[in-house]
Amino acid sequence: MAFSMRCRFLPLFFSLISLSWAGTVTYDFEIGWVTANPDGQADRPVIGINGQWPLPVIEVTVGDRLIINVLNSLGNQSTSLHFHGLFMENSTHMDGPPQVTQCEIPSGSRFTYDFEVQQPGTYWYHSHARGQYPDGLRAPFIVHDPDNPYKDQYDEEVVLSVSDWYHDEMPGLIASFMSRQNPSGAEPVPQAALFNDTQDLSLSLQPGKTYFVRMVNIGAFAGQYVWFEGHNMTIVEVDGVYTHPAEAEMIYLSAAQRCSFLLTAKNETDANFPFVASMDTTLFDSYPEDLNYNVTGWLVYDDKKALPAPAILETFDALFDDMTLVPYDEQAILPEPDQTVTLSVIMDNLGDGANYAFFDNITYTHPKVPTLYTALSAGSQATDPSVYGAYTHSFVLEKDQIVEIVVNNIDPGRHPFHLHGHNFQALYRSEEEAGTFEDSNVTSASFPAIPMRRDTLVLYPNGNIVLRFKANNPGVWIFHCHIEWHVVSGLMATFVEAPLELQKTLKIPQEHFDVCASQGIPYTGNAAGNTVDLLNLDGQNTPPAPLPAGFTARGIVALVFSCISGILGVAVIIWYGLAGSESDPGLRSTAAALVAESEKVDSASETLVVPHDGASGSHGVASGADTRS
Ligand SMILES: *[C@@H]1O[C@H](CO)[C@@H](O)[C@H](O)[C@H]1NC(C)=O
Ligand SMILES: *[C@@H]1O[C@H](CO)[C@@H](O)[C@H](O)[C@H]1NC(C)=O
Ligand SMILES: *[C@@H]1O[C@H](CO)[C@@H](O)[C@H](O)[C@H]1NC(C)=O
Ligand SMILES: *[C@@H]1O[C@H](CO)[C@@H](O)[C@H](O)[C@H]1NC(C)=O
Ligand SMILES: *[C@@H]1O[C@H](CO)[C@@H](O)[C@H](O)[C@H]1NC(C)=O
Ligand SMILES: *[C@@H]1O[C@H](CO)[C@@H](O)[C@H](O)[C@H]1NC(C)=O
Ligand SMILES: *[C@@H]1O[C@H](CO)[C@@H](O)[C@H](O)[C@H]1NC(C)=O
Ligand SMILES: *[C@@H]1O[C@H](CO)[C@@H](O)[C@H](O)[C@H]1NC(C)=O
Ligand SMILES: [Cu+2]
Repeated sequence: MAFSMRCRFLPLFFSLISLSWAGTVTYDFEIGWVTANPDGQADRPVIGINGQWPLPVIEVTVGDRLIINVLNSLGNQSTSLHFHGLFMENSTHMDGPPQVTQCEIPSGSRFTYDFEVQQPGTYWYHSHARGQYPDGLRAPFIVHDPDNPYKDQYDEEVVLSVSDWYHDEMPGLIASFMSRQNPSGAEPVPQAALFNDTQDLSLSLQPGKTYFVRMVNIGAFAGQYVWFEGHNMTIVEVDGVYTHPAEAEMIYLSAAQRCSFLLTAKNETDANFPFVASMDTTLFDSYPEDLNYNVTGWLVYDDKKALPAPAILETFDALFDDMTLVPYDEQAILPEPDQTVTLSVIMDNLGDGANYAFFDNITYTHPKVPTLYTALSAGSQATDPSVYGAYTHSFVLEKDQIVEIVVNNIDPGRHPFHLHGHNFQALYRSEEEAGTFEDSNVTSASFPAIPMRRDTLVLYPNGNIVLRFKANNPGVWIFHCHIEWHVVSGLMATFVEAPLELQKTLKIPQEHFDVCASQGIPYTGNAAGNTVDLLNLDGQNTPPAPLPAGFTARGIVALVFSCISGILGVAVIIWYGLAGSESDPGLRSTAAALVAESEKVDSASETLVVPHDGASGSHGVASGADTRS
């Protein structure tokens, strides 16, 4: 068998020892700060790789082994990498989310990601730590396919990312988002949209040629409407799943979704054409008048000709509905489920005054021990979900079970839901405002015989979705909204899939445990780190306490506006006092820890918790509360 070697950023001697029968692709990634200004409006620090930003696109071929040698040189932040959409079969420990499948990589430390890639398609990689990827640590990940069923129908491949962009760094944005000054949970609104980490991008086309365009939304928050004037797209892949060709004038890509399409150039070169991505402003609680939420690029046939401004569209009615896609392999609907997991999306305030995201009554809070390590060290009790703690929202799946996930949106926002380790059949998506799936007339009889499959699906406001997958990939896989703000605020659940199988087959490299040990993070026992009595969760990490009885989410908003709030103000300060007295922030959820950090940051203004006298300063509660009504 021929050697297939594609090595980058790599000294020659290393490539000589990385020979293997399948191809091995090795990247050395030194992660560190660099300065960038992709929208031309503001220089800012971004997280680069090997001193560069935009980041390198990872490229492998189906069947390759990929080795990424990470060195965290950020100096002031831990990190981790996730490979979005890859199944990570037999390598769940390389999936990336901290306190789920590994410990964070502290600054100054190394960590090696090493796994085989057995699926073709368009993916991306990003930090899964600390709400960090919008600071720049995200880029496409392409798996080339010698057997691409469309290979005879195009001439060239093009990678095209789209994203939102913030001028401020995430730690500060998260602190103000997860704060009592923002009780309505209004998400920070981006300052710009980008194509390929820039604006005014040119894509040179040769007349008559067809391009296989791989689009990836690597953004933090905004879904994007995308269209090419004068050209239709023929969709052939979504989220790594080839589809039957489907013609579209306009597509919508939520954060984390991908779409590949054939784009055929005209035969004439007498004009150039704009293409546009327009951020979905329905996600924004408010935005400044002067925000340009569109980004434009051009299909350039003749670089001496003008680059025309895009036409203004009145509606997005031409939008293609991804639920109508049919996978190329025509995989039939999976049988009726062995286990159904029903989750309701709820936004609510906790006793610290910040707004949290819940699946039912649980806002995700990191366990003290990464869930995978609990699964590996819990013996036969690994099949009891309680060992993973009450706030990881863990469901234990048996090998090869058919699992159905029903998500009911009790929130007026759109949420793109993503499952690690699998893609899912998207059996049903209601319209907006349809209520819960249980209260609808829809039955499994109306599900399509060949459902669309992808790994990230948009749930509409106050609507519902039904997903199905087969638990054929032992591992610990999270299910979460891919709006990074909602990851931070806890919209996440955990599937512990075939833990006894994992105990038999998985060997964790010593380096992974060393990274935990160096930070004092335990790596055996239950979610509380108890190795003796696995059912005793005393000391597990918990979210902040609930609001005292009688106070609702809206209540706290009303409360802070109240002028007769002298007594209540004292009460609020007491709740904050309690929240602030919790133990080591490092052991609490990201959100709670960041709230704690924001409390430190603005401790000078601690007495301004309740603006009884209206003198709460420019970042008072009112600025957060008035954005949603
Ligand atoms: C970390 O360092 C970078 C680069 O100097 C800086 O921009 C950033 O604000 C720092 N972040 C934190 C959380 O200290
Ligand atoms: C994973 O491991 C199983 C059992 O050892 C093996 O059958 C399967 O081929 C492996 N999958 C991959 C992608 O390596
Ligand atoms: C976008 O960036 C990628 C990676 O640098 C590059 O391969 C691709 O050609 C760019 N796309 C366009 C349309 O310029
Ligand atoms: C694109 O598709 C629409 C709807 O099918 C059709 O009306 C239009 O003519 C097509 N445009 C091009 C450039 O093929
Ligand atoms: C371009 O010309 C070729 C060859 O004449 C023809 O087959 C094709 O349909 C034309 N393409 C378009 C978009 O008109
Ligand atoms: C963005 O594009 C949309 C669609 O063409 C248009 O309706 C809107 O006015 C544009 N917004 C700005 C700020 O240019
Ligand atoms: C959530 O509700 C369920 C069902 O009522 C209950 O068993 C569980 O203890 C609750 N969990 C938390 C963390 O409150
Ligand atoms: C359910 O069925 C009833 C009776 O056929 C109908 O009136 C109602 O509109 C249906 N509801 C939905 C959500 O389809
Ligand atoms: Cu969300």
